Amino acid sequence: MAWVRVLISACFALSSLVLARENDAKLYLVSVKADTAQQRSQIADVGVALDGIFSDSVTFIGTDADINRVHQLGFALERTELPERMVDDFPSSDNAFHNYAETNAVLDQLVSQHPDIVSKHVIGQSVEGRDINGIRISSSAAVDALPTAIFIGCHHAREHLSVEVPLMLAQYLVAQYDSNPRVKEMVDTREIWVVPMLNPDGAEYDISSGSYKWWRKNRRQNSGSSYGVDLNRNYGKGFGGPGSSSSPNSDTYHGPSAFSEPETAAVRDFVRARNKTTVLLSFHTFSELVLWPWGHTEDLISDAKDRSVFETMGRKMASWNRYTPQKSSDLYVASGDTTDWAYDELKIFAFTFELSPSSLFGGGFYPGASAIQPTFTENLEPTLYLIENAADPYGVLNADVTDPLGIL
Ligand code: 0X9
Ligand code: ZN
Repeated sequence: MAWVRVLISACFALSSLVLARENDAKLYLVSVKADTAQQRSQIADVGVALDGIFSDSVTFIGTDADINRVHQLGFALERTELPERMVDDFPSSDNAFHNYAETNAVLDQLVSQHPDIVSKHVIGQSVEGRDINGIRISSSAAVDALPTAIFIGCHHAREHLSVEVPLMLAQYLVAQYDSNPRVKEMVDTREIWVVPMLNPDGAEYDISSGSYKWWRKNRRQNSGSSYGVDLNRNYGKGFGGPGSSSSPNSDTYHGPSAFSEPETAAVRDFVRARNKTTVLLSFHTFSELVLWPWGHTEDLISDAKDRSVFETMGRKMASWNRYTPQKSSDLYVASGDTTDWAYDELKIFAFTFELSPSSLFGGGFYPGASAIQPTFTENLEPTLYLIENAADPYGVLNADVTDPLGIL
């Protein structure tokens, strides 16, 4: 079938791939015939992490055991073995990506560049004991006193572009502060927090032992040779529900209990303490989507006004980055993600962006260094919009009266 051939050649064109994971189970690129959200949710529910969503199919990276579980549901599927290519740290062509040390160096550099508006904070430690660093950008000395926007990258290890975009946002704000009145106004009247690499253990593991490993989870040792909890299934709202797995080997393993992982517990405690937070954005890759709650259920948010804020903001941001705006569960139902928890517990308008590329054909999780700048550029206006509207997210409803079709 033509679509399978295209998929296979796209797979081999991917920049850097690996054959085996911890327990030496071979990894495959798997394509499954499925064309409805309900079918996608059914597939996600067996514990695979769907990464490519097409009109008539979905793809995931998985083992033979994953393939069998999907096959047992009666879906037609094709599998392609992933070719191996060794790398050392980021491959030289991907040098522009920041590993853990380089990310921290950028944060330190920002502090020394503009210590009056930037400060570095450790929000917690990873499973392997790395500091999880964040920076606060604000000219106000009073902490937690101004409307607050939070940006988080890299819940998922292999999604390296999700580190770069928030890092560049921080660099942009600091570099522009002295000369750009719009940025100065934001930094003077808001607290902006950026945590670019929430999952440093996973991100380092994905790149630093000789090959890209397609690693998604953190590096918790579950038992024996099984490692990792899916941090985007470990939050408290709907924990353990559909679209998350109780099997430690699964890529969507939710962990033994909500917030069992130090990385998600760090986010929970950090966000709770930033009690003026109204907006939050969790960066992921890939598929070019703007997503909002709920994700753990197909139900709509019951508060109609909040729902309108999510829809209005989501569509507005999508008009700039040209991504597809939708409720998370319209993609597939998945329980325990960041945004469901942040909205449920703290009523924060929390979004997930699935950054570029749009599909595996553009390089999937490893799109190459040339993706960094354009992906940042197209997401700059959406992120500035979130910061500006942090003072009164409900204000977007009034703004929309003059622009009912969201054209402006
Ligand atoms: O599955 C995820 O955690 C996110 N996609 S990714 O490919 N980056 O892993 C999407 C989360 C969206 N939330 C829900 N569908 N609940
Ligand atoms: Zn992700």
